[in-house]
Amino acid sequence: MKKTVMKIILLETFLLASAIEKPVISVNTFSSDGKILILESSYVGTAVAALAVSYHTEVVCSIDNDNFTLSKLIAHTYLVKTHATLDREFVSSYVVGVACEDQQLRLSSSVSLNIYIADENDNSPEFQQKSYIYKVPENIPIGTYIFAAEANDQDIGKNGEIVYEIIPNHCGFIIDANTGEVMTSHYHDRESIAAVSFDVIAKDQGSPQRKSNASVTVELQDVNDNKPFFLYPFDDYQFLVSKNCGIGTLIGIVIAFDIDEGRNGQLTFSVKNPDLPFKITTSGEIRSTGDMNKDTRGLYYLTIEASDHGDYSLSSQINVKIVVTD
Ligand SMILES: [Ca+2]
Ligand SMILES: [Ca+2]
Ligand SMILES: [Ca+2]
Ligand SMILES: [Ca+2]
Repeated sequence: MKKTVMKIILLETFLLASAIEKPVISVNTFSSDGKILILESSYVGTAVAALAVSYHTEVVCSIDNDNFTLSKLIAHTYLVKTHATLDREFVSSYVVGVACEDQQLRLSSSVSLNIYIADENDNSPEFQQKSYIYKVPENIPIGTYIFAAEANDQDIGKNGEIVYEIIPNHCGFIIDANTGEVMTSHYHDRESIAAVSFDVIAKDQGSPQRKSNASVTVELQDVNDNKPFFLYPFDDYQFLVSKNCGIGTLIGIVIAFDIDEGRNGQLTFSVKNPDLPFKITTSGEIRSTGDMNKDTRGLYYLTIEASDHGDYSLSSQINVKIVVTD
């Protein structure tokens, strides 16, 4: 029983001696919540914390991270300062050890500092592509989804929160400010404008605000939405032909156009009166196929049709009056 009491007394004496002799490091974090927080843009040499070291004799302190340094303020009081440019997007927090050794007693203590890097708005939103090209049929319904513009911002919080815009405003397309989805806001007629160009803008919500843009071209693919039209005289053609003309004589020419593209604008002519002695060529030439001299009518009414080559062919017709003269 006596032995145990002795042991306890010795142990208490030893612990007391150690507590007294070891340096004691007190940390001042400059903040009410005890957290060490420093802006990533802070200049090299910015103080992040102060350390007060209790001592008996001389103490020497060291720090174990090259991005920070210890600077002696007054005897046994140190400032922990930055020793490099910090980048939150590269390293967002550090655990830094500081050790202090009493030079006479060779007893040391250490503390671990958690240093957090606060974000600054030092990155602009970046689009995955600088330009986008899409092809869509003309006249697609308003609200049709075209694509989603996507930008990324390496910052966090408001500094990395992206809002999308489209410029110019009235280009016939709109963008969802939050998702970057681009949709049509008008009908687009290829025959008026074959391609529409605009910019999409990504803005972060930091201060000052940073933004970037990407260019977009939407090419309109043709749809067969125009029927052929006959040129002058717009209503009815009238041609004169001598009754002595031979078979194959050129009676007259009709001209038609179609403003669609490719096959949708290519035309074929036809005579809708197969019983009459006339034909029409691909170039719109009406020629006789019979002997006018044998015919006693003196007057013919033809219906000429122009049809395009679209999958769903569109056509127009015109009346042609042919007067047979002596
Ligand atoms: Ca940003
Ligand atoms: Ca940042
Ligand atoms: Ca068209
Ligand atoms: Ca057409």
